[in-house]
Amino acid sequence: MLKLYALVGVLAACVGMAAAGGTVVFCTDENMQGHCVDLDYNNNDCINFGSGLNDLISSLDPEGSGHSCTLYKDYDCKGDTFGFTKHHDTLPGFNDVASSFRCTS
Ligand SMILES: [Ca+2]
Repeated sequence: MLKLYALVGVLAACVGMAAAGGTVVFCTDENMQGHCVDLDYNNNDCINFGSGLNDLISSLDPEGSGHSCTLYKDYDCKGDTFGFTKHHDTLPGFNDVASSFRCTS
């Protein structure tokens, strides 16, 4: 029985690695105000913002640490970029323009 538990543990660890990712909170106003949405990501997947966030994001907050992320000006992770790894109350030079993002953690 102990072996079975060990096997389940290994499988769970593998699944966890394959689906590794995290969560980033995006808000439409500075200082995490306005309309805020928690978006879950899988590592290296490009995520397009919906109409409630597209070209509106002014602040963001990755949950926890270890995130390495990029905002993109256009859909499908194209166009100008803004890199972030932590909380930003403002997005200098990138306010109200982001349309997609991609992260690893
Ligand atoms: Ca905004």
